[in-house]
Amino acid sequence: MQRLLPLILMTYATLGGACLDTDESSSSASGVNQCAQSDVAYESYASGLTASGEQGHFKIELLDGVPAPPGRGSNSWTVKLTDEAGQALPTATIDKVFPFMPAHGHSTGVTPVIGDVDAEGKATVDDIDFMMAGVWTVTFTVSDGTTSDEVVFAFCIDG
Ligand SMILES: [Cu+2]
Repeated sequence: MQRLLPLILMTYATLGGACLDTDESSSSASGVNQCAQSDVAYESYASGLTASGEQGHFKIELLDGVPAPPGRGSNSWTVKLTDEAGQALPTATIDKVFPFMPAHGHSTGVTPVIGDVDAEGKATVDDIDFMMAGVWTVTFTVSDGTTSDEVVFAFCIDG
C-alpha cells in the first residue's frame, strides 16, 4: 500500500483537481477507497433511505436507484415526497436536482431530468450523472407552492 501512495498523488496532481477527465483510464486507483478522505459525510445506499429538508420542511424517501447502489455514469432515482410526518405530498414539486462533488467543487455537465410528482407523491429523476468516483451530494429543491427547502443525499461513488 505504501508504494501506491506516490502514484496516487501524482495522478491527482496531473488532473490538477479539475476533474474534467471522464476517461475510464483515470480510475488507475481502483481498489482504493476513493471516499476514505472525504470531509463530507455520506450514507450507504438502501432502498427506503430518507433525508430531511435542511429547514425541517419535507422529507424525501429514495425508493429505488438504478443502478443500485448508485454508480458512475447516468443514474435514475425514484423518490417519494412527504411532509415531516411522512404524509405523501402529491402537490409538491421538485424544482431542481443538483449533483455536486464537494471535494473538487464541481457539478456535472448533465442536467437531471425531473419527472412529474404523481398522486402518491412519487417522481422519477433521470440522468443524475456521477461522472467520476468519490463522494457526491445530490440536492433536491422541493416546494409546495409556499415553502421551499433543500433535501440532500450523499453517497460514495466507486471507481
Ligand atoms: Cu471530481
